[in-house]
Amino acid sequence: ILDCLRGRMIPEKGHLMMSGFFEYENKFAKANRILIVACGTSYHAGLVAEYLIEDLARVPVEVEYASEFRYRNPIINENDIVIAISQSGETADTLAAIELAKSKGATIFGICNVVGSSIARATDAGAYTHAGPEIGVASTKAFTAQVTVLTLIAMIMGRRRGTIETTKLNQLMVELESIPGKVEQALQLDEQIQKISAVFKDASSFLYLGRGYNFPVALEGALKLKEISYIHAEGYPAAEMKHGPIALIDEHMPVVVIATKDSSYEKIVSNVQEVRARKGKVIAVVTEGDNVIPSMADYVVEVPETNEHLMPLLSVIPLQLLSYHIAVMRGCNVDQPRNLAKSVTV
Ligand code: F1P
Repeated sequence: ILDCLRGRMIPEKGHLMMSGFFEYENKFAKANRILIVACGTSYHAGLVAEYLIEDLARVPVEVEYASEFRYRNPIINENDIVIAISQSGETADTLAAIELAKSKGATIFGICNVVGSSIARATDAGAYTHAGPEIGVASTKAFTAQVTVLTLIAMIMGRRRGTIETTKLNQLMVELESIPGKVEQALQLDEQIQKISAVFKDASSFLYLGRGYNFPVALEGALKLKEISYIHAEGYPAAEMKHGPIALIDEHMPVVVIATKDSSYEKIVSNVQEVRARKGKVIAVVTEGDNVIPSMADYVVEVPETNEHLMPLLSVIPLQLLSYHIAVMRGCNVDQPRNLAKSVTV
């Protein structure tokens, strides 16, 4: 990840390069505000970053769909840092948002997969995620790589700004190093998720609920299902359910609740009860060893325990697997979903 943050990868191959994070570390440490622009899955990675940066570095963050940003008159200051996230590095809306922010004098930091891509060239500095080559159109490992880079940025900012205690930072660092092993463990859920997928493959709609760090994961789970299975799905903050979506819940509605052990755990227990009371079918993603939510859910998937700041890296995996298996069972082409392009350049 540190290599990614250095930005300058594969120079001997003559690729166009971005400066790395470390040349801009001071600027990040002194930033008054960070704006994040992105589309689709990259936007969800940006939402995770909002939680991370505000929590660890105490800098205000705004996350916006690049596809909307360009159509309003956003307030952008010279001292703002704009982080543009894009797997392909070619998304037209993200590129347009960058040009707009540049014209107002903001510093642009890119997080892209593709070395020398249009977005990489348009930014002042950035990180290459190298999570490729991506064969499928729908982003999966790009999300994990983007979130990992953003986690490290938030940690470095927190250290520089003195907003995170050294012990906590060291614990997070150690935990981050254990994530690849835990990802391997989460991938072992494949067979179990295949069985759950067989039960719900014909559902016409899904609801995904999450709180805190798992809220952007709920959005991402719903997006993956829509993209590759063509099943209608909506992601919501769990507490928002009672402000509308609760009306949809009946015995035909699968509700995926991402309910890992974190500071909002107690609250999400009551959300699960609310779904159950309306006969919704609960598929719960929980932390290994939890025995409260499993006693209430219809289907339970356990992910390894980790710090809540890092949980999206694990909790997203069962949701990606669920979309994948449902899509395959429905005969959908998971690599080339209809109507979707790898790079949305118009
Ligand atoms: C954004 C995105 C992807 C999505 C699909 C269409 O792309 O919305 O998240 O899965 O590929 O484009 P990018 O800017 O991250 O390349």
